[in-house]
Amino acid sequence: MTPTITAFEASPDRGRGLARDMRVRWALEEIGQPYDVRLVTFESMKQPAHKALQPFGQIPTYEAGDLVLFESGAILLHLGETHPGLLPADPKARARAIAWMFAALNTVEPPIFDRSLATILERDKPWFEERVAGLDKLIRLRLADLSAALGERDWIAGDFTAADILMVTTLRRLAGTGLLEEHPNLAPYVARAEARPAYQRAFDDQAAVFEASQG
Ligand code: GTB
Repeated sequence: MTPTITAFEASPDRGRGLARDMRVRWALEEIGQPYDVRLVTFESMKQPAHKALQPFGQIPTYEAGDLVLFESGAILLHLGETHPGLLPADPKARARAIAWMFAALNTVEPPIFDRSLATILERDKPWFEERVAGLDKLIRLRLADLSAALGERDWIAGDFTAADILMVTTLRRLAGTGLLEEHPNLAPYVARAEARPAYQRAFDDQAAVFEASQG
């Protein structure tokens, strides 16, 4: 059965792969699972039909038969638990990789996402510079600890796992800030992940959607 995911019909990131359907596309490409995409507009995302799938009226969603999932992390966890290639088979190694999935979503992503939101929505506020400086301080703290944890390794939890998909899609939001480059191993970590054929297929597919939306 071919699963269906949802994505923006015209992503506000203009095809840069920053919306969270990118994580799900990338994971599906890693496991070699073909999928369909249903494109949604900002208006249709808030209608009851979409909210029945995603209670907060957001993308992405994942539908496979009678299973409907929302939350990109939960979708990746499900794919990792049901297909080889995204989580280690060994139970303890798997638990450690899942801990890193949560770390990406709960510890690293929040200040990075808040920084992106602030730069989009609060740039004209008198307290904008102070807000970004505060967020940068917290982001630097997180990146320093992440850099130390990654060390010389290629991937955050042993072999490549869903934790790398979540961590790298989070770190990519810092492109252009210079924050990643403050650590010698973080920009190469992102570049290594972006070089994966599965990443590139996912990126190209979401970029093509944005191109098509521009007529
Ligand atoms: N926790 C949920 C998950 O991980 O699935 C969060 C899902 C989410 O935030 N979805 C966003 C959404 O649907 C799109 S990805 N927003 C519409 C809404 O809430 O009304 C977030 C996003 C949006 C825009 C950019 N961008 O322009 O760069 C990047 C990321």
